[in-house]
Amino acid sequence: MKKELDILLCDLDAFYASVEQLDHPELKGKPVIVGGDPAGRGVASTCSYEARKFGVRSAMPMKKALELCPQAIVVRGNMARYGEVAGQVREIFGRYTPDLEIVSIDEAYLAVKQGLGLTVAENIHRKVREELGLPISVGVSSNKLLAKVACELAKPDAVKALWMKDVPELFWPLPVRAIPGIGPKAAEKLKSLGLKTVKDLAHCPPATLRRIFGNNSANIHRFACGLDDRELEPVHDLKSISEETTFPEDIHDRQDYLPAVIRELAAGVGYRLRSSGLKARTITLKLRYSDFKTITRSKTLPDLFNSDKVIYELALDLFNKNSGRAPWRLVGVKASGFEEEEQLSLLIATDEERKEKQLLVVKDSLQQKYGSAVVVSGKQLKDFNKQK
Ligand code: TTP
Ligand code: MG
Repeated sequence: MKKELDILLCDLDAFYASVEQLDHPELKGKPVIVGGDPAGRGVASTCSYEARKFGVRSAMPMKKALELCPQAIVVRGNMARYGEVAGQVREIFGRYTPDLEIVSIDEAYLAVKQGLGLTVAENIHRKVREELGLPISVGVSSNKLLAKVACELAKPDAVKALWMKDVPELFWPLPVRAIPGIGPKAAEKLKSLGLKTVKDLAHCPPATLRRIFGNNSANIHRFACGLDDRELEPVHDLKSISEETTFPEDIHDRQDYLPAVIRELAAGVGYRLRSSGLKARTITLKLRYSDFKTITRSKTLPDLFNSDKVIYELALDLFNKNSGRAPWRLVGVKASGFEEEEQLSLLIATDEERKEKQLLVVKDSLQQKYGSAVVVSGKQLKDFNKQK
């Protein structure tokens, strides 16, 4: 029988930019863009909320970002520092549950005993602020979909719960894009049929949804009703790690912009591999063209790797050989063919043992940082979670 759990989605606000504002207090309250070459050829990785007011967004060419917000302060990223901070944030998550799925460098789902979700969320929000000085938003619900939506509603710097009973009031008024799998193109098509909100989809006849989404229509309808039975995917179940970006506008620039984006994506994949204790053998590049045609191309090496440089070079090579005709609307980089690094090996017989081992990994890092008292309370918390 499936356990009843509360699900949290924790996502740091304007992550790289917030770390820059933390490390350089003179940037606090200012529009900050973290990104590539300020001369205008790079890409914005992210920007502070002060810059978002001007319309600046992740994955936007720097040139456009600076047109929108000329007064922005541009900072070149420091991935090593962001990785270090992400590790500290995960240490905090690990105090509350061993059941966690790392989604990206600054985002994770946590599962906790039913009824504890909101309290844990508030604690995490407070601890991340008090101990690390960073803003984080946390969504709480009974499934991943609604936890993610709750987090988007919470942003920035807040906690929000969104339960099934709140779906008509809080979820249904949102645009269809709030549903996973509905991108800008599908949203356009739906709009032309008069379907704009999640509620419109929830009330849409199944035959109409089937015409638009084919085999995926039942899933889309379930999502629109707030239903989602996807389970968390802990590190030991990971089959692949991928990062992808859909561009705000279709991209023609194969010389500078696309390689810059691929470099960013490769760095994200590399970071997640290393922090999960994994090495990969295969890199897959995904490209989507403006007509929505999507291709994937892979390359496998005889040796395992997890460095940003190797991932970038493989992905760029795949791009150069398979780029097809511009423009592109999406690019993605995926690593697979994993083997675990020895020191973090989670390959143990039973689920229970695996959880214990995962907890040990978290405990080790906690002990290094905070001493043994924290570790004892972490163990107690796990026992508490086991009693459910
Ligand atoms: P996000 O969590 O998507 O964005 P964010 O934390 O900057 O802002 P939000 O408050 O909306 O959560 O991504 C986390 C980090 O990943 C982000 O700080 C920078 C990096 N990133 C890129 O490098 N390129 C991208 O296209 C995106 C979306 C993120
Ligand atoms: Mg974030």
